[in-house]
Amino acid sequence: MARTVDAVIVGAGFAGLCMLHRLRQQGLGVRVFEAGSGVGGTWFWNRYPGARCDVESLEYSYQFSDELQQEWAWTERYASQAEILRYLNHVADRFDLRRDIALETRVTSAVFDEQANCWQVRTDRGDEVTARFCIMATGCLSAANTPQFPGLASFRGRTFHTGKWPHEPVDFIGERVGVIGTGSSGIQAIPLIAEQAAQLVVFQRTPNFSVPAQNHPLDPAVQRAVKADYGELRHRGSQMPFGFDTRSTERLAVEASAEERLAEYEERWRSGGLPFLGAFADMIFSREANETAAVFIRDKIRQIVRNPAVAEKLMPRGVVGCKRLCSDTNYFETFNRSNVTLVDVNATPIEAITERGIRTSAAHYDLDAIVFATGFDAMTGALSRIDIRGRQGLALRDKWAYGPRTYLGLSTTGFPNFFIMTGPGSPSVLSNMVPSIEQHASWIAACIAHLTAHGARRIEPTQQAEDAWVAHVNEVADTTLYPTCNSWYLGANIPGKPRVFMPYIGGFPVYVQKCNEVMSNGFEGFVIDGAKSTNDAPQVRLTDRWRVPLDIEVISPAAIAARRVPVV
Ligand code: N01
Repeated sequence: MARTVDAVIVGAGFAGLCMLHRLRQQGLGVRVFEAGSGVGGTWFWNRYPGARCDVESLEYSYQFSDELQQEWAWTERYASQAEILRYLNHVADRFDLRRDIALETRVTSAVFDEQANCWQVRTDRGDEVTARFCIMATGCLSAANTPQFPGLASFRGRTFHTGKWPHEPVDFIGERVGVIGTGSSGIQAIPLIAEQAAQLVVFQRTPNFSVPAQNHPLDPAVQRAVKADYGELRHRGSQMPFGFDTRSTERLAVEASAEERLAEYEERWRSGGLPFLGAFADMIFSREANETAAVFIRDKIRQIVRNPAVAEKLMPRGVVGCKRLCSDTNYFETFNRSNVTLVDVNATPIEAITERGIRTSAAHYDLDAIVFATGFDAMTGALSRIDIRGRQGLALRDKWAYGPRTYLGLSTTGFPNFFIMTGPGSPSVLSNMVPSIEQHASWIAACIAHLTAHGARRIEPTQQAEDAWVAHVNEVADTTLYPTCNSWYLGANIPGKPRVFMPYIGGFPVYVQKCNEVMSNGFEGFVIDGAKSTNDAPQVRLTDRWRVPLDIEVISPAAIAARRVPVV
């Protein structure tokens, strides 16, 4: 294996594969390190029953190759984990990516050498690779979080985490199973585990809002119609705040009549999935508006769940969408089954895990298996588990001790030639991840091409540009209801993690426009060092796909207050 390459990429999920392909097209030598024994990232690890995407498969897929998007046939509206993993393996083969990927190899450190202007990357297999560029494609939700319940190690049964599910089939038939956690993963897994297990006990801390996915086999005629003009669907998605077609409107819930609101919510409940959030433009800005959606979902739960006491426990109290809205198949219906028990661990907290099960303040539940659907150390967890050191030995985890700081979510001051794909400060988890990943891959590849063309040695953002971007990310978040609940977007699920709103909520189109402007203005906000020729404005690939008529200024609180921007 080459000891010196142009770029190291950490991770071989959607981001790493796409980045590798882009850089190879530019003739760069690249090494990808991946901890898993296969490619796929999130879709390699999250194999729990019911794991499925909540963005439609026709939109949750790459668009860098028209041949690929034409030849791949999706079978369901929302693809299962298995199907997405097959797709990613197909991509790896089709573009001959595997020869540059080292599997079962975890990067342990990446240290910038200021003399040589390159990164020294080390792995747990003893690799030592030198690279001009270090690109983190480590994923936003890849560092699994298992809370340290007292007595955890004493449990004699089997334990699982949804984010590290075994590769061999897991059979719960005839078993007593406990599931801790009712976020997206728990809500998908619970209905299927309930069908197998003799007894299922669900330990719920915070009831969640969930809407039916209304998943179904994809009609081949619908797929053909999309493929006949795929660009149109991609374009429509790129204009939407979340980067996929949520059918977002500019209408305000507070201005609609009760009948109009009910009709809109009913229609979106019937058609299913996350477009529920696009019903009204003020849903995440105004408590009054949001409460209309909350009341609608609570009424649905009351109608579905037959036992009123159980329905009451399942009733979410917070803001719809503030924790990520869940999209389910038969979740609330599952609580009508006689083999399912719901335990409210707010009322009766988990005191310990014992040899035989879980003890709460009110009872002991005997269990054969425990499933932790307890989420992730999101957005920063995978990065902080690697010893990353920039100029003057600065450790990334120290720099980010009070919360992540980036310029555009792509780069961070003090860490030259270092890029983060869908990092904190970019739309990332508040967008359709695949177009966001592709946009970052294109931007990073264009940036590297520019540096190479000008013989430049390094690039990093100025402190001023980073500070301004961090302030903007916070300013935009603070105009919404998002920072008002204890979500993983804020790091609130990890004890001791600083409470900072991490993703950029200004919307995908605005963000893309900003990135393009930065590039068009000669990498405004970055310092480019050692360029042999003048730092001409680079040739930016501004395709129609990414070009939007919005300007970054329109996202200001004043503009939002004036309701000119339907940001969700
Ligand atoms: O994790 P979560 P997730 N004691 O953090 C509970 C994406 N995703 O894996 O809310 C008791 O959302 C915790 O309770 P609380 C998606 O972006 C997408 O489900 O903190 N309970 C919560 O109920 C998603 O948002 C898809 O009070 C504890 C749960 O565990 C993200 O991944 C599918 C606890 C964790 O929920 C993460 O989802 C799956 C404790 N000590 C995931 N600690 C789709 O595309 C935590 N909990 C559909």
